Amino acid sequence: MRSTPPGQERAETIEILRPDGVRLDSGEHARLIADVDGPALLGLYRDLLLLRRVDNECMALARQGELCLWAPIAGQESTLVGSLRGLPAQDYLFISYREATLAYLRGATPAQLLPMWRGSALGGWAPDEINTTNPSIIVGAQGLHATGYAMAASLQGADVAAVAYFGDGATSQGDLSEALNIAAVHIAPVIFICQNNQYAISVPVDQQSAVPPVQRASGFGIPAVQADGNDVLAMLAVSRQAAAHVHGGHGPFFIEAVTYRMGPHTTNDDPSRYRSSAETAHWAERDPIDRLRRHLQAQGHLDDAATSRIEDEIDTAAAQLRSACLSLPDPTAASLFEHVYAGPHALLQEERADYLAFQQRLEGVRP
Ligand SMILES: Cc1ncc(C[n+]2csc(CCOP(=O)(O)OP(=O)(O)O)c2C)c(N)n1
Repeated sequence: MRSTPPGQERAETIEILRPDGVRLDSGEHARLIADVDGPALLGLYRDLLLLRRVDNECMALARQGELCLWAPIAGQESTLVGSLRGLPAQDYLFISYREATLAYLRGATPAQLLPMWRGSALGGWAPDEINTTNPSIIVGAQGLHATGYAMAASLQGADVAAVAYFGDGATSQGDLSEALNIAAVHIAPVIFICQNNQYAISVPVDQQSAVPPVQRASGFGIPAVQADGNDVLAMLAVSRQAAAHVHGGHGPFFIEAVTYRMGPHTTNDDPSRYRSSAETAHWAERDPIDRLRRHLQAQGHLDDAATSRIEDEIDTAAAQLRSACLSLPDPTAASLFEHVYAGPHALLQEERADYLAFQQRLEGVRP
């Protein structure tokens, strides 16, 4: 086993809500969220519970054979909620499979969230309707998409930032290094959010990079902060900081959110093969939702009425998700050839005709 990578100990991790639920109120980042009062905290808590419930329902649907695959977000909810709520609605999110539920928080319906995972369609929602792309499965590619979008937006004089979400493993991809470099050189309005959930499938982060991801940014000339990704308030604060920087015309900003994937990489993975139960227990004590609940309870913001209102809401959301999933129509064989090119493509048309003829021949011989 490797020792702590050089520099690991030097990274300052921004924390506002301690694991015991105490909220720190001094320092630059705490001041950035001084306006976040009881009702606002309750809103964040509702978002966290909603994400976990939606995620659990998708896991169950996958285990029951109703989805082909799901990439869970359990344990990382506060990274998503804190960052999303710290960004202006016009900012355009470039997400990976891990952040699919961000689209849900931005208004994608269950029927739009699930087709790709059920194998019913190639995508889901219309990106421009919620300023959120469909998920990139190609690890790290969304960094380049975000940078290109940001440069174009900047040339058009639009007040919009592109936000690239990616994992610690993606920092090993050339695409991401290119994106960081081009964004820095062209002072492009991009916020890079690295969800360091400790693993790229089975590869731990200390075998991925000799320094924490946050330290990679300075080599490209990009200001960066490391935040406790399980602290929704820290994530809210650093996202507001990033948004102010980027919208102020100062170029890209990089956030490393230190968090933990509590579940498997996807429903096709068995994490017990590469990590210990002691490790998962250690992180379970740092559950982002428990942390905020402790704070809300200690401050008297969470009474029975609020709890049951949120529970009702998330129960309804889970039921709607399940029923929308089961109602998705099966795709036709011909739809396999759609959306590959913007317009007709001769070779593809030929392959489509061949494939449909083959299907028809099968119809004759199938029992
Ligand atoms: C370019 C590319 N290489 C490899 C893969 C296979 N792959 C899928 S997910 C994954 C791990 C990514 O880890 P990380 O970036 O840390 O994100 P996480 O899944 O932890 O959110 C890999 C290697 C891929 N999808 N794309």
